[in-house]
Amino acid sequence: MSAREVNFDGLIGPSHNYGGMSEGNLASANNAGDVSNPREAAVQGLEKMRMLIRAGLTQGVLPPLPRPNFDLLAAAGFGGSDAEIVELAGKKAPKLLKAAYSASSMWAANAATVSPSGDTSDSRLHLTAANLSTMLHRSTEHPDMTAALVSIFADEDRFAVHGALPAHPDFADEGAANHVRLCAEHGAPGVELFVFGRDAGESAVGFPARQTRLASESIARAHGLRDSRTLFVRQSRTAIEAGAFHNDVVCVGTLDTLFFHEQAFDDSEAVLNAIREAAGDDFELKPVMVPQEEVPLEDAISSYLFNSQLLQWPGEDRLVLLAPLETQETESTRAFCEAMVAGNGPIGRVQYVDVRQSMRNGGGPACLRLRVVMSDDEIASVHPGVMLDETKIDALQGIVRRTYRDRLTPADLADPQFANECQIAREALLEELGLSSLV
Ligand code: SUG
Repeated sequence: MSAREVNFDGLIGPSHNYGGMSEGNLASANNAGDVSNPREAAVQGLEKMRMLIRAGLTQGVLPPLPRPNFDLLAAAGFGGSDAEIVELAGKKAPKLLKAAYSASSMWAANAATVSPSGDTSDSRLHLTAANLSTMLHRSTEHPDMTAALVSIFADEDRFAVHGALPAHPDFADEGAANHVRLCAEHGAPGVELFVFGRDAGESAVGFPARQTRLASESIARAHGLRDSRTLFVRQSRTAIEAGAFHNDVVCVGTLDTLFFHEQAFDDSEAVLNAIREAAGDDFELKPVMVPQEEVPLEDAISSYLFNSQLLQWPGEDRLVLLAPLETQETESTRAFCEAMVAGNGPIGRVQYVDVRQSMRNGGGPACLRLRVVMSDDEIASVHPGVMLDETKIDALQGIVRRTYRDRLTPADLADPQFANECQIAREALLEELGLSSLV
């Protein structure tokens, strides 16, 4: 079967702000309370999508979720008109209001875990919405995200959308950010590598491990993956403690290439051997390990070297790493990238992209997209409104420029007028995407 990778990016919502809400995510903590620029954030995200469309890649988009999340505020006992709820929550529970406004669904890598139809027992493409249960502000994403995924991947003959796992710490799941698929070519059966940070029931120490082995195993079972091609490996505690709150902060893989930091896993050699065994004769793994000596873990995390998109770029023989500008600005990572592309390994070019607004909340290029490997027939079955070309990007940017603020402070969240603006902006975006049924 021939298939290609489609990137569905999260469209950054009008309430993008620096809430400092993610313990263990150093960028989120360091920029807490800063003034954000939602308009610039959304334009940056859309420009990244435009870059990939111009390169000849297939690009989709996921809409922002309803914000503020009135269901969350109502669950906390706030009632009355929308304006009254926002005003009162701003006075009585400002932290909760911040959570209700979070634009964190922009990080689409956390929206779901995806298994392409070539890997599943019923030959359908499976998606499981992530419960994101570790962080309050993210734990409320899945009902609306599931609804969006059901609308977009509606064809039940081809797609199976699973609701999130139970919202208990034993089932903590953060979606594709802890999942890597390796294969000979996208349409061939893959080896699915699930990376967990702790076992169910394991007591918490230090920064939270947001993915459990039980969650990963449950998803693999529900997707009907073959045991011999499915691996569960543990993320190193060292990486989590250094700020790698998801595996995709220290590792990215595509096709036959795994690009990872020496300290991403406890035992890298064992991980590579397990992949080789699962791959059998189908492909020869090309590991690119970045040594601690050349790029200290601290630099890898602050520069987000690994939170890059690793892409088969039309017209290029070797893979392209689409990395954040911060990787170019950090000496060790820039030097590593220069030496890497000068060598004869599988990654032949590094392209830098400006997603600074998202980066300041700990979200690089890879966080912003959900990868979905699809056949042409599957692509043709997706809700067409979310498939992008440059004309649609222009239209979305027009709405963003017209309806988004270019300056948002934490205090602005308590302004009922802002809640109104967010709703107007989202409705206009949904209309453009042909998804007004989600309003
Ligand atoms: O879950 N940041 C997100 C960043 C997610 C990045 N995704 C991947 N690595 N795939 C998180 O920590 C910060 C929000 C705030 O503090 O306002 C936040 O949620």
